[in-house]
Amino acid sequence: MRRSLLGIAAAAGALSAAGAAFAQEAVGVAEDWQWGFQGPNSSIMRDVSAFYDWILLPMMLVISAFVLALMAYILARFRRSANPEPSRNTHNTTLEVVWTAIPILILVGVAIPSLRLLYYEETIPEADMTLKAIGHQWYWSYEYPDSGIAFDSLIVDDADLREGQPRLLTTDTEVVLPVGRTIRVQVTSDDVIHAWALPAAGVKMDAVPGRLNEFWMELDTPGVYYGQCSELCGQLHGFMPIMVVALEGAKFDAWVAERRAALGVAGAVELASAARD
Ligand SMILES: [Cu+2]
Repeated sequence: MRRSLLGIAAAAGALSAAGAAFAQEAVGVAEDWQWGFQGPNSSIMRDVSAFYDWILLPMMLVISAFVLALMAYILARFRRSANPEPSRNTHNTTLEVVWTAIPILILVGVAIPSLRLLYYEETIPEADMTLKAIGHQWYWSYEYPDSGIAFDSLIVDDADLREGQPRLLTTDTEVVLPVGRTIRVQVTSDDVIHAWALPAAGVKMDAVPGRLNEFWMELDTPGVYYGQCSELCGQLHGFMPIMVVALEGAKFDAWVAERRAALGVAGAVELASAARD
C-alpha cells in the first residue's frame, strides 16, 4: 500500500469540485519493484490472489524443481563417460501411462478451484448499486442509473498533474464508489472494443459496442484505485485511464447527494442501498 497522499480535487472538469472534500491514499496502484499482484482490495481479488499464492505458485515451483532435478540427474548419470553403452529401449508402457496420468490429475486439480472462482466472479449477487462505464475513443464516461449522475472522465495531461498524482493514470473526474457494498458494473462502448479494468479489485471486462457486459465487485478499502483501458482500441489506447475513489458508505451517500444537487437532478431517486438497509 502506497503512502502518498493524493489531492483528488482536480481543478478541471465540471464535476471535480466534488473531490475537494476528500484527499485519499492510493491503494490500487502499481509500485516500484512490485513482484506480485496489486491489492487484494476486493473479495474477488482476495480469492484470485489466494488461488495464485497457495495453489498455482506452489505447483509451479514443485514442477519446475522436479524437472530441474530430473535433468540434472540425467546429465550426470547418463553422460557419455559414465554410461558409454546407451540403452536401446524405445517404449515403456508403465512410464507412458504415468507421465500421461499425472499431468491430467494436475490439470484437474487446477481446474476445480479455477472453475469455482470463475463461477464466483460470474454470478452477480443482488447489488446495492449500479455503475455504467461507457468506452469512447479515447476516454470513459460513467452513469449512475440509481441516482441520475453522469459524467465524462478524461486523462490529466502530464503538465497538469499535481503532487503525488501518477501520470497516465490520473483522470480529471474520478469515479466515486462505496466500500463494503455490492456494485454491479455494466460496461459497453460507443465505438470500438475497449476494456474496463481495475487490477486491485481483480476485475476486467470488455466494452463491446451494442452489448451490455456485466460484472460485480465489492471494494474493501477506502482510497484511490487505478486502472487502464485493457483492449487495444486505437491511437490513444494508453491514454484513457480509470480512476476510482472508494469512500465509506456515508461519505459516498453524501457525495451522491451533493452531485445530484450540483447537477440539478430532479426528483427523489430511491437508492438501491437505501432500499436494502
Ligand atoms: Cu480503449
